[in-house]
Amino acid sequence: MRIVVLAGGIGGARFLRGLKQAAPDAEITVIGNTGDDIHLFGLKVCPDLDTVMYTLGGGINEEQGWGRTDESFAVKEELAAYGVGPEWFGLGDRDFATHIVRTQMLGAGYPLSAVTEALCARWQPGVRLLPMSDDRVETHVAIEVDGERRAVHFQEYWVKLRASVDAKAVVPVGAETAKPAPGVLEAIAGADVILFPPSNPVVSVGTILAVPGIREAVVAAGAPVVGLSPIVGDAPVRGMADKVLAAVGVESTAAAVALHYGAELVDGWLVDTVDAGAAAEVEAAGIACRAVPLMMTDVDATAAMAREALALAEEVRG
Ligand code: FO1
Repeated sequence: MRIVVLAGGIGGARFLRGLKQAAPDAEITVIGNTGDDIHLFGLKVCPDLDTVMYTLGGGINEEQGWGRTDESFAVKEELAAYGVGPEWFGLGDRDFATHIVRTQMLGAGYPLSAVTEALCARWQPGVRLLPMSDDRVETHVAIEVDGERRAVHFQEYWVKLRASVDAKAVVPVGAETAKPAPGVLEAIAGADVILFPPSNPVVSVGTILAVPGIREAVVAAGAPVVGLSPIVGDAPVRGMADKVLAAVGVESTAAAVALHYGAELVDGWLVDTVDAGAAAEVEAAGIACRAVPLMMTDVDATAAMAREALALAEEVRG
């Protein structure tokens, strides 16, 4: 079975770990969000690709959900001693090595997709990890401070400001001219099942779908598309998805996110059992909906979620 997953960072990576357990023989292609990418200290950092790679490769800091296990911060401290920031972004020494290798390869002319493949040769994530695009896309968030509107990089909004101010707009800068990375459209067209994990629907899955050709390929794919709600009990399971959902005029409810994707895009939608009451509204919109436990408390619980998603895909295949 060929499964394609459109994944963001922590939620996507943890879901993939469960999916691998649920479908050990499947050929899984992950299309990773690169809108969160940031250039720091002359290095290209790809948080979501790295989070998937480290999580599936056994190198992730489990408590944080991002960055490396057994990490130290000597380089960051030395940079700070020179007065060189930003101090608000936690790049560890081990993690730095990944960004150095990536930047060196990009400088030598390799596209991000080839660089990601090379990095995965070390981590052996057990999935084919593709960036959504080899072209630069950077998500910016419009905010208002003291009556003045300005745009900040997504990481500044997320990590420095902790989404403490309202997002007025979310713009994947560069997406409109970006091309899907090699293999992305082919993987979608050849998939037996396409899954949207409980990743952020705006800045993760939404950014991937903003690359011209990707949304169209998902809509045109013969495979059933099933999503898992990142909202449980009217609040994001993790992170601050409510802030960016509000920016696109979507309520933070399991049903509203399903309707935001729409029946054109998703055939099936899983909500948590606490949101069972939302199923009727989702079904009325033409999307098959089931209520199952959606908390990724451990790998077994996550694998059970993945099995439910695959079962719903089978059901809607018709
Ligand atoms: N998240 C934080 O909350 N604080 C950090 O300092 C931070 C650093 C960081 C470094 C590398 C990396 O791959 C991820 C990092 N993240 C950090 C996570 C990241 O900001 C976001 O969670 C994702 O971009 C959203 O998917």
